[in-house]
Amino acid sequence: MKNVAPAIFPPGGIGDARPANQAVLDWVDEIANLTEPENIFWCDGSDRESEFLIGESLKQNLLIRLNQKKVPRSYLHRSDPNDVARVEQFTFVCTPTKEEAGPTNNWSEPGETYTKLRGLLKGAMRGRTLFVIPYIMGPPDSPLTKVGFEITDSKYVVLNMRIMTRMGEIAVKRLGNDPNAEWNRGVHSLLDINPDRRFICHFPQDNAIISVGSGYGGNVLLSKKCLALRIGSYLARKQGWLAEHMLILGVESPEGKKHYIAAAFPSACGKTNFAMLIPPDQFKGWKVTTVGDDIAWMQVRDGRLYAINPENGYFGVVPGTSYKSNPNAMRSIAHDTLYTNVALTDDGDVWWEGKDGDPPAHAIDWRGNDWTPNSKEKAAHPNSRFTTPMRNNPALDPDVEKGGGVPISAIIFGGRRSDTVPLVYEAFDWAHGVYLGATMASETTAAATGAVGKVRRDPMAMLPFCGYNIGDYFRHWLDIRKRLTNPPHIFSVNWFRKGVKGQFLWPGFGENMRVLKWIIDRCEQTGGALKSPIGWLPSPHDLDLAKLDIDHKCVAEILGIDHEEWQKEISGHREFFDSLGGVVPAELLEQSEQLAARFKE
Ligand code: OXD
Ligand code: MN
Repeated sequence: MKNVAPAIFPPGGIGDARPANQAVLDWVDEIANLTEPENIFWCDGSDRESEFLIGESLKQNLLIRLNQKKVPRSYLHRSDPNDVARVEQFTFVCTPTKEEAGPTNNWSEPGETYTKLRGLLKGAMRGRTLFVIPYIMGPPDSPLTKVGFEITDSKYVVLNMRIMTRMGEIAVKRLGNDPNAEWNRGVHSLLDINPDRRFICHFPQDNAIISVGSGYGGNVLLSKKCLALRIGSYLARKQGWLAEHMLILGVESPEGKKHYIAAAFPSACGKTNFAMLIPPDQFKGWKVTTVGDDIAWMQVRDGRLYAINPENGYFGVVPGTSYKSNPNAMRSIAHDTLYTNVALTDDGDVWWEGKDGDPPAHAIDWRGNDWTPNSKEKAAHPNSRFTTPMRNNPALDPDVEKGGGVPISAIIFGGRRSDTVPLVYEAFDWAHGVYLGATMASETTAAATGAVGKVRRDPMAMLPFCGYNIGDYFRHWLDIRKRLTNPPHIFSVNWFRKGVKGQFLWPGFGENMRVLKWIIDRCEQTGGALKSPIGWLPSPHDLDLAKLDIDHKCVAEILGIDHEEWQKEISGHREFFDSLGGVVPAELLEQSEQLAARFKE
């Protein structure tokens, strides 16, 4: 076997994040022997290192420097046009048996998959630098925090990981010298960005990930979807906690009473907007703070559920972000931000559909072509992204670093549904809440390749992210209840219901505070509700609608239950459960029968 000397690049090294842990050193040697890079670069996450990598990336046209007066210390990256979203069809869970991966995952046999991937990785880094990124997911002093190492041949990945994770020395220290310590092995290579050689493979039993052929964030920032959700959910079940596709927000009343809420929505359904909500004027004195915008890791302590955000930054969808829709996001991305696939204006600023103000008369679109408002193509890709440190967020929650996490009062499941599902309702109890999560559905978005706008069942917004058998996942959710003496209340929300004329019924954005307020009232047992077949439903006067410019008819429509639509919905639940081929726990099948029976009462 050819031995690749672990040369430090550039000569002299930038930092010193090379761990003493022999297991890591052996693994890096093994991957270097396979991929044959020119250099090995041990990343330390320092400012000096990042300046160096930005400089190199500018020289190689991997990044474009933006107008530093308009967006200080910010850069634009254009990905390959064939590589702009997560690829669920090429994402695999490689457990020893197919049953462990379950009916919702693509499965491939681990031995064969390792062999195939090793074949693709052979010599793949020739002439390139192999970067080793040590990182942790979670606050430094949390018992839930996990260590990961990602090997990559992409500087863009290093620069993004530096924003999205806590990177460098902190991980090396946490890992320590124990050769048996738990840590995630992530290998990423761009290969030649060929969709035919694009695979995102997870080996949960080995705590390992191999991702090849893509440079798109969700496929290559292995800390995020791959570790924090797919491998994370597998570890969570084994270790008795929950890894969820949820934002976490804090809501504080004018009297200083605070609740934390975790909310699961599928990709590109407004999680970041919701997590950064600014209450409208008549909620004077109310404050919403962000703990996380995409992922929640939750553990049971003293009979309550506590959540941490394992991430350190936001990788958010850009189009539609404006001072009107999300002022806190706009402030967050005004500096120190990496943009991917947005448009570049003639004065070196960034632009996207839905940004405040008029479109520029001319810009360069995300593919690098001239663009004017008359162009047929979009200037920014619908799944263009910002990567920005969470510390840029003016609404960052002060307890975001709290290792023990924040106590969760309510869990929300939400989807993008034009019809059927009311604005908000509450589950009768935990098992019913798990049923709401298990049967939630949403119209698909541009966050993943494939048709946009089709309703698909997306249990707990985890369909693309649950790293094991979905039936066992449902069971795990039901079982968690046994350890909770003070369980969170569970709600369903839908901001996207449309009226008969096809218009959105709810004004959305900041007005979601009115829904949050009802949710908090319910948690404090002060909020009114009507018992309906689907759950506890607010009547219009249970919601604070003061000064809201909304027609009474619209309110009735958005809170309404259409029996015919619900008959279809219940059939949809059953079809979905049937499609899972017998893995659904009996309790959830019973919930379905009880729901149907309640409509007959
Ligand atoms: C994301 C996603 O990028 O869910 O957060 O796709
Ligand atoms: Mn997400």
